Amino acid sequence: MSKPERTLVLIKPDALQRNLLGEIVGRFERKGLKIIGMKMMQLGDLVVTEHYAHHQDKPFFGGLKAFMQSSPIVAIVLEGVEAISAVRLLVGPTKGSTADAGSIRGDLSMSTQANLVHASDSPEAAEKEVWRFFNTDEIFAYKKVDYEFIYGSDEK
Ligand code: 3AN
Repeated sequence: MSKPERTLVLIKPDALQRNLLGEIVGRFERKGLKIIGMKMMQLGDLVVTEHYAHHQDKPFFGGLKAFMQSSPIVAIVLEGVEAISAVRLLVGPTKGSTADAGSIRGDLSMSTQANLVHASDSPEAAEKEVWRFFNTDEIFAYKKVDYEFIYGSDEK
């Protein structure tokens, strides 16, 4: 028995510009992850600076901030058993050109900056990041009919 985790995904401006929103969301859905929050947002300077604070001394920080604000993004909260690591596996490593084939970045991107998706990398980050982008009334608890077939009886 494992407690389901929540994780934050941002579908970045390049994904929307390249008409890849449906393809990317479809991969998360087909995996068996449950969408419990989803919204389109134009990010402001403050939230981007906070979200990428760990990169603030890097030479690419200014470019990264401008890129993330260049057009709207779609923020998603996904839920599932071991969802944080499952989503990171689906997304793949940072650099698109060398990311594993089969992953979202490996199949659909070439860039390090324009790599389509952000996904929380730990339970601590996920907890902070979900509440950075969502209010409690934007997260939905509901029964999903495929649940019984996505996990074994001792896994949920
Ligand atoms: P990941 O998104 O794979 O967890 P992080 O947290 O190291 O990677 O980087 C956050 C974001 O910063 C990346 N998704 C990418 O958009 C951008 N980034 C990271 N490294 C570089 C780089 N060397 N040049 C440009 N942008 C970068």
